[in-house]
Formats: sequence, C-alpha cells, structure tokens
Amino acid sequence: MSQRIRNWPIIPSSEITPEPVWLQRRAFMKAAALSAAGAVGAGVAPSGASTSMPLTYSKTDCSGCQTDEPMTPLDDVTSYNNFYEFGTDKSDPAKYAHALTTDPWSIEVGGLVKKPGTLHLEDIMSGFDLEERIYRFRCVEAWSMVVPWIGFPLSELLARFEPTSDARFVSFKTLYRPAEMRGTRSFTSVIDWPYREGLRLDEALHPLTLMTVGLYGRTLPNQSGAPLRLIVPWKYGFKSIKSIVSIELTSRQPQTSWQSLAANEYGFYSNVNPHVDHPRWSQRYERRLPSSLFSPNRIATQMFNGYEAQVAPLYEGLDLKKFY
Ligand SMILES: Nc1nc2c(c(=O)[nH]1)N[C@H]1C(S)=C(S)[C@@H](COP(=O)(O)O)O[C@H]1N2
Ligand SMILES: [Mo]
Repeated sequence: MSQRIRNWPIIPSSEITPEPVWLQRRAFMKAAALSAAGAVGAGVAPSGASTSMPLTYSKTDCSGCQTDEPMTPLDDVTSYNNFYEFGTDKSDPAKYAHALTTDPWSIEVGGLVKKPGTLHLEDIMSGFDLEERIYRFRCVEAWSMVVPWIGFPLSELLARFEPTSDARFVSFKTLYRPAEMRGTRSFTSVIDWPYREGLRLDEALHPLTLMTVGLYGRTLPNQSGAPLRLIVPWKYGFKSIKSIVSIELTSRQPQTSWQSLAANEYGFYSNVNPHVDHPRWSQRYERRLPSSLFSPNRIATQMFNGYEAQVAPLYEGLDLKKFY
C-alpha cells in the first residue's frame, strides 16, 4: 500500500522560490503520508537539491532492496557525477545540468510491443506506486556509493506496452538537446549522441531493475538524470542511463554508446565482477564515497555488486569473462 504522488510541478523548477514552496509542500506531503497506512514518504532536507520536489513513497523489503550499509551523503551523490552531456569533469553536471528543461517530458515506447505509445511524465508520476530502494552503486571507474533511490520496477512500465514474444532486448536513449547540453557541443566530446544503453529483456524485467524518479526523498536533481533514469544495481554505473526519452524493444542486442566508443573496454553486460579487470585497471577494489586521498575508504568489490543471490540465475552457463 503506497501513496501516489499527487502533483507533478507544472511550473519549471527555475521559477519556483525553492525553500518556501518546498517547506509548504513538505508539510502537506507529511500530513498526507501520516494519514495513509503503509506510507513512509516525505523527504529529508537536502542542501544540494533545492529545486527538486518531495515525493511520497513506500518502503518494500524485497530481496536485495534495502542494503543496511551507510548511505553516501546527499552532497556527494549530487556533486560527484558522470553525465557527459554536461561535461566530463565530475563537477560539471552539478554546475551545468540546471540548463536542462525537464518539463514537459515524455518517453516514447515502441519496437516489439503490442501497444506502442508515449508516456508523459505526469502519467508516470501518477500511474506508478513509488518505492524507496537503498542500493549500492558501482561505477566502472572503481568508485561507489550507497543511494536511497525512489522509483518503480521497470517491469511494470514495460508490461503496459505488452512486449511481443519476439522481444529479447530493451534499448534506451537519453535526450539529445545540444542547446541545453554544453558537453555535447564540446570539441572534446567523444560519445556518439544520443547516449544509448541496453539490457536483455530478462534483466530488464528483474525485480531489482528500477525506473528511478528520485533520491533522498525528492525528485532527481538534473545532474542525477532528471526526470527519469534507469538504475541497475548489479551492473557498472554506465548502464544506468539518465534522462531517458525513448525505450525500444528489439529482437537483437542493441549497440550501446560505450561499446561504440571502446568495445574491448566496455561490454554489453557490464556486470560488476571483481575477477574481470578493466583493460586499464583492476576491478578488485573500489573507493566508497566520500573518499579522499588521505582517507580513500577502499573496500573489496563484490560479485554482481553484492546482488549475486538475486541475479546469478540470469547468467547460468554464461562465460562472464567472454561476456563482460
Ligand atoms: N545519459 C547519460 N547517462 C549516464 C551517463 C552519461 O554520461 N550520460 N554516465 C553513466 C555513468 S558512467 C555513471 S557512473 C552513472 C553516474 O550516475 P550518478 O552521476 O547519478 O552517480 O550514470 C550513467 N548514466
Ligand atoms: Mo560510470
């Protein structure tokens, strides 16, 4: 039993006086949450995400859904990012992603489905029950964090479009809007935009695979992939594609941006695996954020990022060194 969000802000967040409006809404949502059994909603007060809005959500305890490891502080989650559309420095997304317009927003779903169509953000926000998942998140660059994401299973979204029996893969595309994305205009930009990712259909339907609309109790800040991104917690972070505008069901394995860039370094599967090193560095350990030169916070990387019990059956009989 969870609450659905009632209001998706219809005015651009840039036109909102952030704190007063936020406080008001927070009081309202808190009251709504208290009056509804099962709801735990109403976000904490983040300093790094003042233009995002509070969400109401439940907390389910499915297998692997709630790690009890300490969460990475919000400031680290929202100031150390990879979002190449806004630049390649870790600090670029927090500096420049405010230029992204996320309202209106829609996602086209097509390909091998019986009911192709378009989902508008308001339909998404009102049509799915939101839940919080506390996941480990491991970048291929060997840093990691623990984040309380808010979203709903991707399987629920796909079910509405009724994949046909020929569908075997799902491909995703990020918005490509150069006027708002300074990184795509840069001479040093190396990615063939739009940013593209993909999953096998059974991976996409796995209960841990989350369509994510928020973190730390509030809608996603732009640098984190607003308004809607994927989170696949057992795979390297680059699979978790941000700011999605298109989802297509296919019979063949889709090409991804990172494969086009360097297929020998970034595979289609990209499952977190301490026994398969990146050609240029070891994947045995990771730096858990916050991390610094003097306090690196180095920990051992776990197979499938610690989700082996949940996802190993997907890969039975697959050579994980060959299919990296
Ligand atoms: N569209 C898009 N999605 C993206 C990326 C990107 O550059 N563009 N970077 C990926 C990488 S490499 C990582 S590690 C995660 C980072 O997510 P975070 O900034 O929320 O930690 O987003 C992934 N999704
Ligand atoms: Mo990454």
